Formats: sequence, C-alpha cells, structure tokens
Amino acid sequence: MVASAESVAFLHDDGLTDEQRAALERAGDLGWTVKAVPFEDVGADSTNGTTPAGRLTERFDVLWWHADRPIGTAHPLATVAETVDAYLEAGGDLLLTGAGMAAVDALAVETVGPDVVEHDSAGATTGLLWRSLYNDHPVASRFDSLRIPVRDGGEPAVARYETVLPERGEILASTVRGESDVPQQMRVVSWRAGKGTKTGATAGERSAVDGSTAAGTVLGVGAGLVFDGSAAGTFADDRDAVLSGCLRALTGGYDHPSRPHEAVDLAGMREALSGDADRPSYHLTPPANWLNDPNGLIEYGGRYHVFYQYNPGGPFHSTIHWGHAVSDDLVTWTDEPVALSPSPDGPDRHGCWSGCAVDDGATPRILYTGGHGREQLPCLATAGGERLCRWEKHPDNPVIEAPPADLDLLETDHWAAEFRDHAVWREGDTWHQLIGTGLADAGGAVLHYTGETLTDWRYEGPLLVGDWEGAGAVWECPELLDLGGTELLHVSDYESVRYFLGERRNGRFRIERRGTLDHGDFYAPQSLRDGDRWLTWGWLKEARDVSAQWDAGWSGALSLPRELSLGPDGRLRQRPAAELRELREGDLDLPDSLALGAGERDRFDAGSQALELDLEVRLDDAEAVELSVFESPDGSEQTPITYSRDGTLTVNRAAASADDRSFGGTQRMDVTPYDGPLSLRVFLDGSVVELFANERHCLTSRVYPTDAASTRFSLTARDGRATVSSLRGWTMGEAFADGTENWQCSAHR
Ligand code: DQQ
Repeated sequence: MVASAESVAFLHDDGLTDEQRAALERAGDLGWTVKAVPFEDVGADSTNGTTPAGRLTERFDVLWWHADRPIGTAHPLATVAETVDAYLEAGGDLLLTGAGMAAVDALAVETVGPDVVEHDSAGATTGLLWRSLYNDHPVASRFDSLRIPVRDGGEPAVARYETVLPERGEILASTVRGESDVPQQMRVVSWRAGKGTKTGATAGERSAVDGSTAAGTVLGVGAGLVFDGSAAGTFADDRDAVLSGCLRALTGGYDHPSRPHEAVDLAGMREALSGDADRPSYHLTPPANWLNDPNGLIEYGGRYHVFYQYNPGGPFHSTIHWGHAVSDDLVTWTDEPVALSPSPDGPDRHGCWSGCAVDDGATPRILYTGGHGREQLPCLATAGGERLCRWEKHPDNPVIEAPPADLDLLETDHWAAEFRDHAVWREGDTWHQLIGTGLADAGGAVLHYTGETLTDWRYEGPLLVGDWEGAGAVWECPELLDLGGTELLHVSDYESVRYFLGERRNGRFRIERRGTLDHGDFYAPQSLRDGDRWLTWGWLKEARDVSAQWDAGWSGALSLPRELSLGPDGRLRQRPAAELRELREGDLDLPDSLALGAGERDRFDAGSQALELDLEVRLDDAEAVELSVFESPDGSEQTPITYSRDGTLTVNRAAASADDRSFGGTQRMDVTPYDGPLSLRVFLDGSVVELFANERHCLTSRVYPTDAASTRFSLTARDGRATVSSLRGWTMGEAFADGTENWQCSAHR
C-alpha cells in the first residue's frame, strides 16, 4: 500500500460503458473510495515536478481496469504501460477484471498472457474454484466453500489460462460451472510485479517515485464479474464479496504467493498440507498440486534424482512441467524447484511430457515428449549444472521431426498421432530409443529407433505390436530392462502395466512370459539402473474424483522403489528396495505368531496410519484369511485384504471410507503358483495400501479412511483354522522430514 487513504483509480477510455459505470458505482456502494481516471490522465506529462507514476502513487492504492469486451494488443492499458509499470515498481497495485487480465503481457509483469480471451458462454451458473492451498486469501477466507458462484447469466468478456501457465504469476482459482469443477480453466492469477521485471524505470526513477524499490501486486480476475443488469442473479452478494476481497488483498498486505521456480516455498506448501491424514508420509509426493509419471530417474554425483510429471497450476492434469526430488539414501527426500518448464515458443509449449535421463559420457541428458497443439515429438535437453536443477533445451528440438511416415498411427481428439514417452539406452556405440504409440489398425505398439548421437535417430521398426484382443489401443511409457539374459518390456495401456519377458530377435520382441506389474492403482512406471539392480517406481493414481483431489490440494504419489529381478524359476521377482527398512521407526508390540480360529478376530491398534506389516500366513483348513487394515475403533471403516484358497488376494474398498464415499471397487490378483505359506509385506501410508506377495506379485490400492482413529488392524480366518506363522510391524518415518535444509537448487537459478 502506498497511499495514505485506501483509494482506487478506476481506469477507463474516453467514456465509461454501462458495465463500467455499474462496476464503479458498486465499488463505491461497498465503501471503497473510487475515482474514475481516464487513460489520457495516466500518461500525462509531469506538470509539478513528479512523474505520472509518482502522481498515481501519491493518490491511489490500487489501479483497477474492468475490461468488459475482449481486448486486442492495442488496448488502452498498453498505451500507458510504462507509467503503470513504474507505478507497480513503486509498490502500487493493479486489479484487472473481466478481459483485463489479458493486459498482463503488455505490461512488464508477464511473458505468457492468457490463451483464451472471449465472451464467456451463457448457461450454467459460473464461479471461481479457489485453490485450497490459498484458502487464507481474503477472497476465499470469506466463504466457507472453495466454490464461489459469481453469476447466473450474461456472456461477459473474460480472460483465462487454459493450455499454458503464466510464467511469473501464480494461479489462485479456476472455474466452477453449475455442479462441475473445471480446473483447466484458470481465471484468477496473482503476480508480484516489479523487482526488475522490465519497465524502462531505473532504480533512480523508482526512488524518484517513492524512495523505495518495493514492488506491487497485480491481481487478474478473468472471471466475468458482471455489475450491470441482472447477470449476477442471486449471486450479487458473492460477486461483491469477491470484488471487496480482491481490493482488500491488494490494499491489506496479503502476502501474495510467487511461482515455485521463482521464490520457492516448497516447505511452506508441504506444511500447508501436513494436516491431511490421506497424504502419504513416506511415499514420494509432490510438495502440493499434481504429480503423475516418474521421469528422468538418474543416479548422478552420488545422489538419486527423481523427476516427475507435475502441474504447478493445481491438483489436476494439465500444463505439465517436471517436478524434482533428490535423495542420498532412497528413503528421505528433499523437494527441489521445478526442473523443466514448457517454453512458450518451443515445441513443448503445451507440456513437457514423460521422458528418461541418460548419462552421456558423464553428462546427464533427458529425452522427453514436447506437446504443441496436436503434435507430440521428442525433445532433448542437457543438464545445466551438477545438481540437475535446470536443463538446457537443444536448439534444434524436436530431435525427431515426425512419426514414421509408413505407419498409420492412431489419431485422437487430442493428438494428430499418439507418439510419446521415451526409453533410451546405449549398446556399444549405438543409442537405442523406444517410443510408445498406437497403430490405427492394430493396437498399442512400441517403436524402436537407433542413433549414433542423441539428435540423429533412425527408425528401425515396431519392437512389439499389441495385435491381440485386449492389448489396448495405445501403449504409453514403454521400457526395456535387461534382467540378465532375459529382457523385460513393459507398457502402460491406460488400464494397467503389462510386462513381457523374452528377448529381442531380428528387431522384434519375442514374448516368453507375460504378466501385470501391479494389479491396482499403479501406472506408467520407470526404472533406474543402480549398480547391478533395477529400481522401479510407478505413479499411484488417485482413486477419488476430480473435486476431491481439488479440495485436497494435491494429487498423486509414487510407489516405493521396487527391485525387479528374475527368479531361478525364470519368473519376475518384485521386492521393496532393501533401504526401505531404514524407514522403520517403532517396533509394534505384536505376538510372534497367531493361531486363527474360525469366527475369531485378533485386533491390534498401531496408533498410526504409516505402517509396515510383515506376515506369513498358512491357510491350514480355512477357506480364507482376512487382514483388515485402516480399521476404525467400531469397525465401521475398514479395508479387508483377503487371501483365499483359490489363490487370489483381494482388496475390498467398499467400507474403506465410512462417510459413504466409496472410491473404487474390489481389486484382485492371482498369487499362485505357490504351494507354501503366503508371505505378505503390507505398506500402509495415509491413502496407500501397497502389497508385495511372495516377493512376486504387487497390488497397490488407494483408499481414503475418514477417521483419524482408523489406525487398527485385525486378522481372522474364514471357514476353518489358519496360522499366522510370523507377524511383525513398524511405524514408519517420513520421506520429507528435512524441509529444504538439504536444498541443492537455489530459488533464483
Ligand atoms: N502421462 C504423460 C504421458 C504419458 C502419460 C503425460 C502416462 O507422456 O503417456 O503426463 O501416464
């Protein structure tokens, strides 16, 4: 705040439109001191020794431009950009409503303007979908819901971000339409302006304005606040509360957030979500917002780097960047700022999608999918330093210009050709690359390329085509792992992760065995070669709806690292990485073994929702043994894991949440062939149940207990007697306990 009285300059062209006049008057009625200021006065020459910006600073706390028609590049704010920039540099604040948010790229505050500027569609009630991360904002804190309707009619001019994110601003709210959340339509953005962002204003000029180098805030509300006529409908009070909340946020010293790759407060984001019992504590999660596939896994300079598909704009899949976490021990992790962002003018403008890292003669490089419009093509980038905090994109990206011309690749609503995700490795002097796709007349496929360098690729042919019933139309995230004589190829077919054991012969993969890597909510895994072992992480998708994810403020976790190998029987082994034992904290007080009688239940309270349980179970003459986890004291909330005589293991989620929200059905896997007892390692972590059966079969389930006291578990046998021949359990430590103490990447890189 720079003026003594809280006052607002309502900027306008020669005359006020009816809508602008109504907005101006309404703000006055709400108690704000608002003065209409024509643009020609803003840019006027100095008459009394002060600059135009100086005069604005002296008189007004906030400049407000309410643009009630879609604006072009020659809009009136652009004509006074220098003055407005200098005003912002001096600590003044700016509110842009209606289509006005589109003015930010004409000012110094932003390089990527809103990509949609239009008249909003008529129809359903429309409003703001506020991010839970910022529910202390003066707009949101007034409402007891994150969903704030502001109009019931009209087709006002609006501006919003939809396929790109502002480079410098932080999204505060998206859109709610009728009963539906539309997170992809991002309508409220906050910028910290100034701080040398541009402007012709030198430090000398700034101090001529108010003697400081403070910077103001810009709030863009491209939301269709309508003041003239009846469009606000029954939501006029809410609309007014939004306007006043915005003006209060600007005048009242609210601490506006910055984008993650600028002044990073990753620890603060994690802290803000720390009260959420559904949030895993020892699995890898994003600091907040959205995570999907693990990417670019690499051990470099003695540290493990995990990158992941990340949307800084909120907990939904869109505008994908690469998030970054680092570990020395695979157990404790440190959040690092965003490592890879779309380039507004690059082939990855609409997203940096999945890819891998390679060590190219001690230089880490990544190959990832750049999305641009309806095209997706491979892009190369090289580490810009030892800490892998940022990546220099190759100037000739994309490194493959187009998918193979002789293939009829599947075209979908989104993509001209499904063609993405990269696994790259070297054999001798030759690089090999796999890319996932779908063939229009066959099904999912893995395409094979080779090259002497990472920029020149030769198409060799399809390594494998899913031309059988049920193979899936598209295969994503293919990967080929050498398990010593036998190779493992896995693909993600939208539903699950299929793996094939076999070998390459004459450019084709010959399948000897096949299976499913994990029978639950596990997708798009990627692996890291660590010495002589393979470690694999997968994305643990949420099993709850878009709105529940929005409310939580975060979405997605990675599985525990799994060691993949081949057993002496030629079958796949999957075990949790040995290092995870270091996460064990408290030893649970449990009997070494248990005899389970039919109809009897042995109950235990672990006092925590972050646990590991290890047990070995013999069915004796029982039909099944049930281990019920995340159980509430009265048993109304519980997730039963059942091992049955027919050789199946199921996770039943019908009663996982006591409040009638039941997300997902029963998940099942076959745990045969095995003729001895079942050995089960169970990792429970907030909303994750990750199961390893007989070190071979995995099932990861997402469940959402509502009761903080659902920390109990119980065991029972059905239709006979069974034996738990060993039973141990531990409470587990935290993966991100250190905050940013071990930070490698500074906020300003
Ligand atoms: N997720 C990425 C794609 C990949 C998919 C986009 C798999 O590259 O095909 O975020 O989850």
